[in-house]
Amino acid sequence: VNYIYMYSTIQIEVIDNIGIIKLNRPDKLNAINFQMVDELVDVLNKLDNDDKIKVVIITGNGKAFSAGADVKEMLETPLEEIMKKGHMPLWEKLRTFKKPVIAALNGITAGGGLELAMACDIIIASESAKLGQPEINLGIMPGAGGTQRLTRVLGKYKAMELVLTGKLIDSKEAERYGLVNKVVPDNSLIDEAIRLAREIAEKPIISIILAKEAVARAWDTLLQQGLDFERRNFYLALNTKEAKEGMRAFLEKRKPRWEND
Ligand code: CO8
Repeated sequence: VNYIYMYSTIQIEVIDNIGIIKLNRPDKLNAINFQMVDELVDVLNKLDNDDKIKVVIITGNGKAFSAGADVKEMLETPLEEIMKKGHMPLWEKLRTFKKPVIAALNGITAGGGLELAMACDIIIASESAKLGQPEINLGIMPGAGGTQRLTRVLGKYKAMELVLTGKLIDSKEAERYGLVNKVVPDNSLIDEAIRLAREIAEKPIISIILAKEAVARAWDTLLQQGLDFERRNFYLALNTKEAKEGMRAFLEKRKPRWEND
């Protein structure tokens, strides 16, 4: 651990070039309140601007990743204020966040918690994790991408079933649907997340950023626009020192040496 930022609703650790964010309201199942949104946006800004950091992991302390938006706060806050302050800056931040973010689901991942996970780039889950969009049981509905992202991954019919029944599914089922990259034993979740983060962090940062941006673009564009964007980033990547070094190293049958690592 190199350094620790101080926050009240989240805990931050840095291991080598990996930033680990732990949602830390375990007695409220890491329900996302406005303060957590502010703190997450703040630390994400810091991690994105920190040249030492190449990959970020988000996980939860206690038995939940996150049980969603803080219901008490949502109930007590006038709608005008929710719309003004809101939860959305977190999703906006993740949309423009340059470095890859791995969500490591350690338990209940519901409502805004699943929407947070789906706004990340890679999702791994512990065997005991449970995922779903239970908002309908509160007389509301998903509000931070649940109806859109879930439907793109699961298809219309499974997404309808989850959003309309509000039931939670286990991580193995989520893996079958392609909602989770990998399911791992509960006690090795964080190690697996770090192992995966290290594997990515071995790559040159400029390729990581351009490639992530291009894959993310596939979500919100039509194919031809996405292909145009991909080609632009490909040419940018091809024009870097890292590309010359990487290709040369391959031809010379040696390991590439990345600068600034
Ligand atoms: N908000 C506030 N408090 C919560 C939340 C929540 N979402 N989830 C759990 N808690 C609190 C409980 O009130 C309880 O507090 P206390 O001990 O003070 O009574 C504590 O956490 C422990 O919870 P439980 O005793 O209920 O734990 P169980 O293991 O019995 O049950 C469940 C686990 C089934 C997950 C249950 O806690 C539950 O149903 N939680 C609510 C899940 C839910 O409905 N989530 C959707 C919330 S709405 C939403 O996310 C909309 C998103 C809109 C966009 C903005 C995104 C941020």
